[in-house]
Amino acid sequence: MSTVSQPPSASAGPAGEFLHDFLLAAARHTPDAPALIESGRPGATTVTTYAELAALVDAYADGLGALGIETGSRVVLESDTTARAVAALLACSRSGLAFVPVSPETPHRRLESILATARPALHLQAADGTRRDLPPALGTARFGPDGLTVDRAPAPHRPRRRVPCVTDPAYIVFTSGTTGRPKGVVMSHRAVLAFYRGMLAHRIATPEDRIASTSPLQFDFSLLNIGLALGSGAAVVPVPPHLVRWPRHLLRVLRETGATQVNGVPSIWRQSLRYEPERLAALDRLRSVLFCGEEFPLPELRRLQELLPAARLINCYGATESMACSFEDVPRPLPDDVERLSIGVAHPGAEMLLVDASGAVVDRPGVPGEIHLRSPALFSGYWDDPEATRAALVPDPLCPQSGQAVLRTGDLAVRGESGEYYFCGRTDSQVQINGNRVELAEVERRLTEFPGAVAATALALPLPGGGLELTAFVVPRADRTPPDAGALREFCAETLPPYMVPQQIQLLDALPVTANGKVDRAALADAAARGAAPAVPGGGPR
Ligand code: 8PZ
Repeated sequence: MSTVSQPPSASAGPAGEFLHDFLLAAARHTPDAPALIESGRPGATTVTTYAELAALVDAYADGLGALGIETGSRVVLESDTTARAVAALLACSRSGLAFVPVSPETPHRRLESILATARPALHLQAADGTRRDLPPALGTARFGPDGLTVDRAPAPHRPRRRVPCVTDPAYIVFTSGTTGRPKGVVMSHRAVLAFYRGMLAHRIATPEDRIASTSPLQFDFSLLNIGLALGSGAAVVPVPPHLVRWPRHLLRVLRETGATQVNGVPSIWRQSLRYEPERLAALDRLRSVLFCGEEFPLPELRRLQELLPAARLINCYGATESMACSFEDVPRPLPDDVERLSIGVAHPGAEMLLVDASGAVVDRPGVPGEIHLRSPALFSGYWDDPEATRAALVPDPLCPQSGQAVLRTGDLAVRGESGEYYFCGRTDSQVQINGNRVELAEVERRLTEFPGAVAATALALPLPGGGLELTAFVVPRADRTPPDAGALREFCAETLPPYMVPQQIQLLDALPVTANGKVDRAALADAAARGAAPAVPGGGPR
């Protein structure tokens, strides 16, 4: 007698090795503990327990399952971080689908470019989210309190892959790319879990913690926070992005939710340090602050330490291509003579190496090299971009014979006497604006698409009050009426997220060049700092 074998269910696979079962483990042990604590309006705090989160995941996974989408397909998840969005991403994982987190603020043209690149089966958003005009071939659904509502079922397909694998993509994060197209960083379940395990070994959180997450869902910092909190049996406190910018609102949310840890890029603290130091110092439940994405300006860090003397401050270093890499406590108090913060060493199970311009591994303290990361938490590649993938995932410089790839980060560092590392800049023109990754080449490319522009250079220039500002220098066509800065900014905002739109735009007759004919970025920066026009061949500012 023969039996007809059933296709394995989408949840088949080694238990505990997929994102959803790792993060929902606490639901079995402490079902009544808070998993998410949300505070939108003053005085209105909503708690979602682990059991409630697990029930929502079940409901959403049932809804996704009914759509019959092929294992490994992509789902664009357009949302802020909310309890339902966390349930939706876990339901994608449970259903063998990779989620692509996208912020609701994403300009429509940028979303279209992500859709054209990722070719998802489904666009999923909150029931109360703003509707978009989406391509007719794309399935659309919304998640609400009771489950999914399908507006347009995805196109039928012939399933080829049925068994989820831990090497399958868990998510794809789109970041700024040099070619003018957003670059999709593909992370597998295995890589994310390797990272989470390395991070949890640092004992950054306990089940009692309430971890405020201030980054948009599309920035993988929010995925770190979700992993840190749920992986520790603690609670995530998502701070709505429009409240992060206003110090009183931010501090109110932190106070009302009883946040014990606040995680975000350094710039989230700037306004509170300046305008609300008393309210900030009154956050007596706060035990730790984790920051990442860029260097924390030392005067601001010292002030934060003064106002929160009992809090542990943690410098987290890393890139989306490995989620993050190291966690280093800031010395308390920070000695006066410290000029640079240590980024420590890689998390357990991973290692940083420094490689010089000739490709040799540097191991003497104080000698700069490019950080290469050896880790089980590396991304799989850039979505549909083998060339960029080859440039970032390179043979292990210490053992190229092994076939093992390491991540070439583009970050420069030096090693200290005890083996710890100090970040000291980039090898390319990637910058961080308020912790957001920006490829200057992508901004320049957009500016030169403006019908009246012939050349453009973008720079990140220091602001007097701390932080960096995006400034662009544009050469308009000589035979047309020059555009004004407002029109250029609007043009950029059509396709670029707000943090990539230059705040300052100067029109020049020509860009200054160095002796070898390259744009003289230093001369532009110097002239901007002096408020003067750069010396250019045959002209100056318009
Ligand atoms: C830094 C630092 C630092 C990054 N000091 N420069 C994910 C999850 C949790 C935390 C952080 C992450 C990161 N993926 C955040 C991030 O910024 N990713 S990124 O790909 O957008 O930018 C990475 C780059 O930012 C690095 O290559 C560094 O250049 C810079 N960076 N952390 C100084 N602590």
